[in-house]
Amino acid sequence: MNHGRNWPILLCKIGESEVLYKWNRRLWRYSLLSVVLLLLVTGSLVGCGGSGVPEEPLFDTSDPSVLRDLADQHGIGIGAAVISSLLIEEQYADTLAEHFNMIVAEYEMKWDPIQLTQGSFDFSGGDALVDFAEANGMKVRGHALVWHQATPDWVTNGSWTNDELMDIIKNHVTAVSQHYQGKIVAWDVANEALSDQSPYGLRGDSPFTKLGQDYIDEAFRAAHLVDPDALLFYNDYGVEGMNGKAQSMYNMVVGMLDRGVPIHGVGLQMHITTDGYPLTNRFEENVKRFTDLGLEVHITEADVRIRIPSSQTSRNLQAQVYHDLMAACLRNPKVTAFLTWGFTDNHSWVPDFFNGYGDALLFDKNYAKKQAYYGLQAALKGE
Ligand code: 9MR
Repeated sequence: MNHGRNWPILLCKIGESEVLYKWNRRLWRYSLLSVVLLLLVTGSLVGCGGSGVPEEPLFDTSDPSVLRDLADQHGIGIGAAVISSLLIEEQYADTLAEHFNMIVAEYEMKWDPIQLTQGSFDFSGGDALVDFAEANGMKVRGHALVWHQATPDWVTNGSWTNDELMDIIKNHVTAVSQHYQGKIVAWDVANEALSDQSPYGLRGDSPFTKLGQDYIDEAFRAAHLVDPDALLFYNDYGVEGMNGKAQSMYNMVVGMLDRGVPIHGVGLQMHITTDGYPLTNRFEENVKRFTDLGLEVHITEADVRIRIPSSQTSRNLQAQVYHDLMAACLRNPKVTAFLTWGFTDNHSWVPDFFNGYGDALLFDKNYAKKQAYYGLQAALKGE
């Protein structure tokens, strides 16, 4: 190749590419700048509800009234699920005692921790919780006597006859109700017994289902026999609005009442997102058909999960959902308790279970009150 003959052209190309290089650098700078600006603008739009102006917290944060005082005025329970081993942490314990008049064990009153080995009972975790409640003038919900989860292998995998399994259930229910007799306002006697699939009968993955509806009836009877003052609840998820599973729960409960089974209430768990369910799915109508049966309704495990990292917009929407739920509950005098499943985002099952979601509770990780808290406060003040 004769480079000499192409020299002018080559120079020209070098000159050209120098110009281009400079231009490219400018273009790069401009594009980088635009990308940064775009990110900033979209970021703030996401946080500002699209208006471009940073979104303000929705609910007033200036009123120091605590939820438990406001709930007391309505004569309802306001509660949270508690992990009793955390009660030694001052901030955890103080926040609970200050803001709630009711607690429920997130784990320690389930079958696993109480009777891990057949016939050997350990009530220490639940007792710590009951002591804490007594010391702080709080009521205790019991959760849960019979559930297909958190149940020991010896129950689940033993080759029991139906009669043996029924006796095992009755013995456990009797022992636990007896131990806590007079200390529990309401027990979740049977938890999540129903399937999520149409026709929403007893769930296929429970070791108790082979006993049919009888095991639920018998568990309620056994609990009532030893602790007649405790209100006995059936508790489930996905039954908050009008849907097939809620209908199945309704039919089951009507049957129990017809047979004279001592059931006094239903627990609607309320693990939800901000998409509007169950408020858009006739929540109040569903609640009313249960209270029309003479039953109480408790919101037993509320948490409203949002995508993390959350924004002011999503936290406002979450607060609105909490507000609207509480307002709807207060319109029905037979809704007598509202409990969240935990209270600080520091300790919540949500991020472990729902990928990408979190920040579902009333206090942030540093125990500061969130908009969600003020949403409930506003509803309890009738605002
Ligand atoms: O939040 C609870 C989690 O910490 C436990 O590991 C789990 C098993 O015991 O139970 C979780 O609580 C569940 C409750 O008992 C019933 N409804 C659904 C709750 C979330 O899974």
